[in-house]
Amino acid sequence: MTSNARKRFSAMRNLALAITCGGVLAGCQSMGGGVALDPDNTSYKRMVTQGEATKIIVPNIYDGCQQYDPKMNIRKSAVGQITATDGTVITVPAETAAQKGLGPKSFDLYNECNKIRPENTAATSAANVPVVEIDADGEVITGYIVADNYYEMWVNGKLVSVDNTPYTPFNSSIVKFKVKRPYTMAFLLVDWEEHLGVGMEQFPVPVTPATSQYYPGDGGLIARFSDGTMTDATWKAQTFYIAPLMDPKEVVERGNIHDTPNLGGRTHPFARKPNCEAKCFAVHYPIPENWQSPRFNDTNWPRAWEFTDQEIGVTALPAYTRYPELFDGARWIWSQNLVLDNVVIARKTVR
Ligand SMILES: [Ca+2]
Ligand SMILES: [Ca+2]
Repeated sequence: MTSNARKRFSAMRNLALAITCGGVLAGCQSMGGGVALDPDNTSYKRMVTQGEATKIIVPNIYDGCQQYDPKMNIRKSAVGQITATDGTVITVPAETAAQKGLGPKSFDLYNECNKIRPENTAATSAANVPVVEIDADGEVITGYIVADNYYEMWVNGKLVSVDNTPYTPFNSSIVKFKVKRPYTMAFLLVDWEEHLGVGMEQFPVPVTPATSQYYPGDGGLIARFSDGTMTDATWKAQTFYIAPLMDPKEVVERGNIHDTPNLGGRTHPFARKPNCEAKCFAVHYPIPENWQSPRFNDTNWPRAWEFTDQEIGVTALPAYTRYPELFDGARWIWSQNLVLDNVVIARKTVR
């Protein structure tokens, strides 16, 4: 483009933005990088389900893990469908890039399935991690990620990394991407489950006579990047699947905040364990179409909540505890209920 043409284009673009945003100024804020946000069109219409998924779509989206040690905690990551009371068919626990076979798959920091278990940070290397290019003239950023249980990571709407192990054994990953500021990271996070649709798993595994067949598991994400970005309460986090519930009324809505404040607590062991088992309810919300986009308007989403290692239950998790230097300063985050919120989107725009 010539200089004059560029000026004309810029003037036209500004005019177009003025027309687009004129009536909805509140939802059309500048991002600082000159990109306007979409209007806040998030639907907060709840969908209610009861009981377990009536149809299994995929019995196990990851069957590549061989049990070479009896202590390995290998679980099937199944995907099912359930119909809400309003007729909506919902995929549980979530519709994921992993299920669709999208990539790139994550590069292992620690992964028992692939026998990659460096003893400490000094024994790790990011040298062979492929760089996902978002901007050719951007900065190469290296990141370290632990998610309980599944993550997929998008940067500026481009899929950068898909968790190798959707459920268990607990793994951790390294990512590299090339991008210019401002850029937006968006994570889809899933606390996986055996009892599809009621937010419950078997615990502990391997299954023993003492195993609870219906146990509400919990989630968590921690990530730290070489440009100084790390997970903390400056991120946004929204929940889309809340279970197990004795009654859908237990979810209290205040605009964007979908909370469960009356169930004893937000973490184990304080969160109530209901006895409804296969008859439990769940409340779902539609996941917005463009949640990965830098234009997606999360202005009104709640901030992420920070949790301690003890609350997440990772004080003896080698995928994490072997590499304290790689996660130094980062906080475990989730939406407000670590136990009942099972599908969470976390977003952060780095300026
Ligand atoms: Ca995982
Ligand atoms: Ca859960």
